[in-house]
Amino acid sequence: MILIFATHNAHKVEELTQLLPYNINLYSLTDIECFKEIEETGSTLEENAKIKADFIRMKYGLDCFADDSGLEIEALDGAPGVYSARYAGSQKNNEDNIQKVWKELKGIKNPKACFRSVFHVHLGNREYQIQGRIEGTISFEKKGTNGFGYDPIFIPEGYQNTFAELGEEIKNKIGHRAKATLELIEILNYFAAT
Ligand code: ITT
Repeated sequence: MILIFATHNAHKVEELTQLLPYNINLYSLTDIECFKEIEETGSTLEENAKIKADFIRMKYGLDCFADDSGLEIEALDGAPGVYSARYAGSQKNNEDNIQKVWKELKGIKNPKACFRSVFHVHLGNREYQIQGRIEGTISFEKKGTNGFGYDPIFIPEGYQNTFAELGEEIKNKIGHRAKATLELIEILNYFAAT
């Protein structure tokens, strides 16, 4: 089956391509030549995931899903959260975002955080919303070169290394998007069987 992943983020596409079964033909927004920046005007991950998925469903009428994800830091009342991509400004710069996290967390030891991912899914005339999360802590040193975004400063619970050091094999097992994807696969199986 053909499924559109409503994202411009190549890292997310790479993760999902590795996680979904071979019978799902995953197409990104680039693949379908949709270069529009869909405005994320919601105030929650749930709202933004729906905005992105609804846009593609309305415009193309295809089965699709969107992911809105973010880093939620306990000591910052859940920030950067839904604003993770543009925490330090509309330039959406990873380095600036990380610097801002460190500035806001100054003096706090082993700050607790989680990554959360919300998928909004359109299949036929059905709609679903699912999520995945992974708990961890923030590192005050950037470590590792894999992944993207806040991966070099996020240490998942039960590990000593950042996601950027642990690499895709581990992230694809325990990560927030990997967990949401497991649920997506269940929904796809159910949809195919009914
Ligand atoms: P799309 O909206 O096109 O999917 P995006 O990168 O703008 O791509 P989001 O709106 O979901 O994605 O913003 C998520 C931001 O949260 C992202 O830019 C990263 O800074 C951060 N983030 C989300 N998942 C992450 C992950 O697995 N590893 C590191 N940072 C992540």
